[in-house]
Amino acid sequence: MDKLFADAVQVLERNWTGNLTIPAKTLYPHQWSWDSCFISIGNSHVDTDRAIKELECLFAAQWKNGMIPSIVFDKKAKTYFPSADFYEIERSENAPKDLGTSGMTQPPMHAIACYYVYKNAQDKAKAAEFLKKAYPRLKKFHRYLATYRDPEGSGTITILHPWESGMDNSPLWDEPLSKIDAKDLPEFERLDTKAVNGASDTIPKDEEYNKFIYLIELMKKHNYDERKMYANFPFKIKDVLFTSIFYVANKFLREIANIIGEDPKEMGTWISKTEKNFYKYFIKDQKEFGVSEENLFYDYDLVQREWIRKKTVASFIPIYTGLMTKEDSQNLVKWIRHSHFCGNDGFCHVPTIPSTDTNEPYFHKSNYWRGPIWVNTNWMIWLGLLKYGYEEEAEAIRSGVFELVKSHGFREYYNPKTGEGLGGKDFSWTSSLVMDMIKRNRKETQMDEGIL
Ligand code: 2M8
Repeated sequence: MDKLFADAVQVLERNWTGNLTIPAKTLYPHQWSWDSCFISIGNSHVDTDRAIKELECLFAAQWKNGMIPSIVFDKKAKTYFPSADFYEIERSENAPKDLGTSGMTQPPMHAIACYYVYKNAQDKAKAAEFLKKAYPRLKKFHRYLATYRDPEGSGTITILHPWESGMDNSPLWDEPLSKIDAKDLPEFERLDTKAVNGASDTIPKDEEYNKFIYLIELMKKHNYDERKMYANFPFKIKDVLFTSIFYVANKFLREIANIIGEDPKEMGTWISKTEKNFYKYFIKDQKEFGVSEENLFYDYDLVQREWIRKKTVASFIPIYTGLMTKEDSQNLVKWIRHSHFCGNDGFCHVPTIPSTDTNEPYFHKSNYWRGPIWVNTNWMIWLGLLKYGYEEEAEAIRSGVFELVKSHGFREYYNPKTGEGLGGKDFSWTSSLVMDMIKRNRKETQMDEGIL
């Protein structure tokens, strides 16, 4: 374990620019929002200053309306498309004037990361100072999500682009994207194809990619005005993973407010709303929850007015929220342990959860979010299992992740059938979350994740 930990620290060291940690060389040469949160959680075990610097760098790019953008660009880096110029964020009066960012957001892991930076810090006074500075930023971001991304006031969050989910080309988006006609696209050149040295079966297809770009073009036409976009955007989805993280993050933000002596009331309101509506929005038939795989948590498409019942890892992320009853958690764990998801007697390399049910026609063993195993989603499920006391199941996933990185390196994602490492090499969040899985004290984790 010591060697694994030291190797992971080295990866973060190599990807550190002096201000932030890039996800991986060449493929992702900028700062990504939720990546930096996962990275700070890892760094909180070894270097508080670095973790703080990373998050402050991200917060400096926050938009006036509170949105924390998915990408903060390094204008010198040229190996990633779409570039800062492509986004034309100056169309929005909310965008920062002197920084290049994307015009969309990503799952709000930030309050969770800030809490752990404090919790794992030796110098608590310094960490508390950081929390005081971070708190208004975090609250503004959560308020942005609770208003612009939830005009329904439901406590569930709407995404306007597949990239906002963090799971770019998940089969979840196939139906909604199939209804969109990507016309009048500007000329552009994909650079991810070059970065993966032509391994085109590991990244999204051109057809998907064109739709990603088309939706950015549409955001630009709306000058990134959420109210206008909300009225007629063709991609508008209440997302399970995003909302689950929002709920957990609100609990951590409430705890941060308590630590620094601020009023936690607003977070309480957001938490109650999610508790009230989570099942209503994400389960078709609540009485039958978990009886079959057809009745788990599924995203809701606000345009088609239908649940998206594709079997993916997203359906399991609610275990991370703790808002389920013990009985419902049992029903969910039954599917988490199912062989289709690499559980008992599965035909997978190790018992970790792949991004898609391995028995579905849309499963692909090596293509990005269409099948491979990702460490961040496994980390959330690991914590969720611990929260509900499924220690054996949690440990199986933790050991599975260790086995993957030991045998195949700190890769971006892994083939569930063979364990082969895929995508970026020396991937930062894989390394930082492995560090966290090594360092965390199980009992304390159950307290932090369970009581908050
Ligand atoms: C992937 O997303 C970016 C777009 O934001 C891309 O495909 O270029 C996703 O895996 C996302 O979750 C991640 O944050 C990002 C950087 O690691 O890469």
